[in-house]
Amino acid sequence: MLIEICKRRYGRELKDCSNEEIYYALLEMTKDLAANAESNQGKKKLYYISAEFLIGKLLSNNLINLGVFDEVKKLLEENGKSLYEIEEIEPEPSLGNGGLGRLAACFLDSIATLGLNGDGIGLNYHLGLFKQEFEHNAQKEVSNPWIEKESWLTKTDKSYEIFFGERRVVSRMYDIAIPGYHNRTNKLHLFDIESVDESIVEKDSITFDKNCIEKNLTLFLYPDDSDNEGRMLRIYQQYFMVSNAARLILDEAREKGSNLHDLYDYAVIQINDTHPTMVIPELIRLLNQEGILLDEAVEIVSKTCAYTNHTILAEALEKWPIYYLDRVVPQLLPIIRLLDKKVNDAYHDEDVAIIDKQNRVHMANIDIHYGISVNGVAYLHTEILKNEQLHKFYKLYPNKFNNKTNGITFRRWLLHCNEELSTYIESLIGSDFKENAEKLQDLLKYQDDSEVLDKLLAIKSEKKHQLAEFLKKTQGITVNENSIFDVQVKRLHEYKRQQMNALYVIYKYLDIKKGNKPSTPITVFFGAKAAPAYETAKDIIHLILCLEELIRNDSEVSPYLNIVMIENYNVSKAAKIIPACDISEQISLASQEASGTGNMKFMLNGAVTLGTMDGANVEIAELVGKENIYTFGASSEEVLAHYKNADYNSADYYVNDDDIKEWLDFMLRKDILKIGDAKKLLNLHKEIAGKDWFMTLLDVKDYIRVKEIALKEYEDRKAWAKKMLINIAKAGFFSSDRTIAQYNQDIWHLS
Ligand code: 26Q
Repeated sequence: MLIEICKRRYGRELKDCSNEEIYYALLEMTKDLAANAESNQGKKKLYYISAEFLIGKLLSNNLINLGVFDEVKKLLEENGKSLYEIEEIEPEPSLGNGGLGRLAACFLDSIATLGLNGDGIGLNYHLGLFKQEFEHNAQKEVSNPWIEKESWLTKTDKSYEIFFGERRVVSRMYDIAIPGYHNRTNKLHLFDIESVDESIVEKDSITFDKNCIEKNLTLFLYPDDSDNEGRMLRIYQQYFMVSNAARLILDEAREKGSNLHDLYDYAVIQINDTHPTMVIPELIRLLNQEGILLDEAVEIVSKTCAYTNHTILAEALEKWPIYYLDRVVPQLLPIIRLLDKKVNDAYHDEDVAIIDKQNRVHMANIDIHYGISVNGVAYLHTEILKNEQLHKFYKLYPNKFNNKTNGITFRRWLLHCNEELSTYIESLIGSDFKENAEKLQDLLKYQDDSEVLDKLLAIKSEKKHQLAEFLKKTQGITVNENSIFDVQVKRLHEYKRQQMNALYVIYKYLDIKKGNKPSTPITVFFGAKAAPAYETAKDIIHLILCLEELIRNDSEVSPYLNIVMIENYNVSKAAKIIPACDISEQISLASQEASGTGNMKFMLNGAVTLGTMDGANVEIAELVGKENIYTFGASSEEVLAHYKNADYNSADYYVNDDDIKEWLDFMLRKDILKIGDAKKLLNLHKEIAGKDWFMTLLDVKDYIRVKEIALKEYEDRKAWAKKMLINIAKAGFFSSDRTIAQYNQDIWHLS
């Protein structure tokens, strides 16, 4: 097929085509194959609405899922071409910030793989999330256009008029096919406006006129996972997304014979965090327009929607001032007030009200009162929601609360990103694990098999070599392939505590200077984007980059310790970094990381976790046992008690502990100030020594102690390889196929 497409498109043989030509031919071929596998049977359908779908590059993944990867790879090889080189040409769509967006992408893969009738609905951001560049040891944001003339997007004939009060835009739906692994193909529907105008973005920046929604509505993904800035545009985007979604859902239900009174028999909507919450009042409004009385419309919608919470960070829980909503979507205000009144009449409790005393609308509260399900994303997180954060709601609706521990798609995070490991596993235990991840446990019988353990180490070395080559080519960085690869890649946030890892580097630098040289060198990798308005996060990136430069130029230390900060960390880079990792850093302040999903990807690829008892780390620890994970730090109970009693004071640690003082003051040493920006470093110093909301100094010493143990234990290669094997073998639980099966069984009930 590929040969014919090349002939037709370029009039040439495959071997005479350029990589770029072959990429577009493969794109066409894969889209055709997926279109043929399409299906939309089943009365009831799931709509997974999300402001983010961090799908990453699609070519290889789609080839794997469509069952033609090996064939295509071989054909290309026979013609002197490399699929790996060809896939480099594909631009990466950056339609997500981090975990929540990537989770949505893994879920789409699993929904299709399990043969479930379910589509994603989101927005077609033309420039996605910003691209990160480093300049003068600081993050610079530039725009990241990813849509080319030919892409995975297929324009459809669906289009709606969307009103914001008197203002009107016309939407257009684009589809991306989502082929399941050897199964049906579902769709990701991305809505766009016809009048979007990329030319309003200033060159080499992400600055644009925020007011002109007719031009800017679908330009950017809002680049923030912590606080609510640029709020008005975000509300426009959210309403645009859910109004289109609501119309599509009603259209499809009607087409299948629904009279709308029975909508819940035709549709179930998963609301991915509160970003799509306005779908609830919007559906009520539309049903009412169709002649259904308001009270009944509320009942119908309340049986259709389910909500997933991804955070306990108070500042990330959306609360929109009524005044904003009134300006952007006045048509929803009467509905929201009605929803608020019903809650007040029933419960007379301000804490569970929808509109608070300051006239802010609590989006999560709408989801909880007017939905069938509330779920957290890891055991610990759900317990904290039930017992602390949403306790009052839990008392009202105990049966709505449930846990769905996150998962990852093994097609991308093992089969594709680590073909060497996947092939080797297959040679040991057969191919069943590809359909049933729990089968990985069959590996356990090899835990003392020397040959197997050696081979695991050899594969790890090969992946480290590949990463080193890649970094040499793309960032001009030389990495010691024989060093321990210690990796922390994730969005930059104080609660994730990249600053604590940086303090470790400072400690180690000073220790090496004292003459304590590690027997195996260490490379500490970071990869992280900071929200452009999040100053402390940007200051932490600055510190890391300054340390990287300082150490690189210090010939006494650099043979033993190095930092590599990876520029523009994204899904494709993750796929190269994760298989090469020895130590997976999951060091959030206990209680703050809802789940984490990187932790699962690392484990699956044979890294050993160094982490706090937070999020899904708790479940990893339980699965692998304490021999095969390094845990440290205060427990979530202790941390929550500190917050409650307001008794954590970082200055106490800074003033009373000479080591901690030395590490923190290192940031202000002359040799660092010569490299860095004094204002940024001073701000960071002040932030940690004087405030430290996420308790870095509470845990830093225990962190260093346990990290040193891990580094020492790495020296016993056989014992380490056994830990790797056990981590891989126990990762099956974290397949998103398991997670999705649970969503379906407990919430969606699709046949
Ligand atoms: C809110 C208001 C205004 C602007 C932006 C936002 C916003 C945007 C993105 C709030 C939150 C996010 C993203 C959150 C996120 O990625 N959470 C992560 O979700 C993962 C999947 O469940 C978990 O594994 C992570 O622990 C959690 O941090």
